[in-house]
Amino acid sequence: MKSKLAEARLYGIVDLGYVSANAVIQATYELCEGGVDILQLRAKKQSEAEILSMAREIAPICRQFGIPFIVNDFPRIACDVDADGVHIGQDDGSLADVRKVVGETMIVGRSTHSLEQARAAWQEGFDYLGFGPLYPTPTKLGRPGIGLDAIAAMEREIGSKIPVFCIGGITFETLDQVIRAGARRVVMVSALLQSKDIRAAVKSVKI
Ligand code: 3NM
Repeated sequence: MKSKLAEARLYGIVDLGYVSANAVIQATYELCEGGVDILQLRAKKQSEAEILSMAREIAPICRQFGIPFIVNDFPRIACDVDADGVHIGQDDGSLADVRKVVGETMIVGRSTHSLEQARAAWQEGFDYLGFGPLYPTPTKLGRPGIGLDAIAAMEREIGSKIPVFCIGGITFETLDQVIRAGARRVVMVSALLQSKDIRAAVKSVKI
């Protein structure tokens, strides 16, 4: 799955802020069928038990499609469902602490919000990074957009070494300018999940 990660361009997230619990499986199928290269489960308000149960259902679907499955925030759940990876934020401790739970082979990703943070996360040894939010976004309230200016330097310095996915406010309107600014990989959340036809929306992303 690390080779799939290396090739991944479009990162999709099943985010419970946009998908109700009873639509999680449908959304997972649609993202996978549309052709996301990697898929994350992100549930900020649900209990650990609920997230575990959703992750258990998503894992075999991603496996069937050959798409790496990443669990947001919960290394233990990632292990329990045999996910391919776990994603953590800036305030979620060190890579070494996560590795104590998930071992050496699981993919571990980190959110970063500046070139300095991206550099630090690469030095620490994370397998991939998120970089953003490029624009302010309702999916992650309370964070200013970092803009597009740092993308080119980030890609040169860090994106050339490990996969870095630009994130935050990337829509069908903004995608072109994000790519023109130098981004090689993106995460799109609300733009895909709020589409009438998620599968078709994913298919239409050209990156
Ligand atoms: N993390 P949308 S921005 C989950 O910058 C997340 O770390 C971000 O959603 C970060 O595509 C973000 O709907 C939200 O803007 C991305």
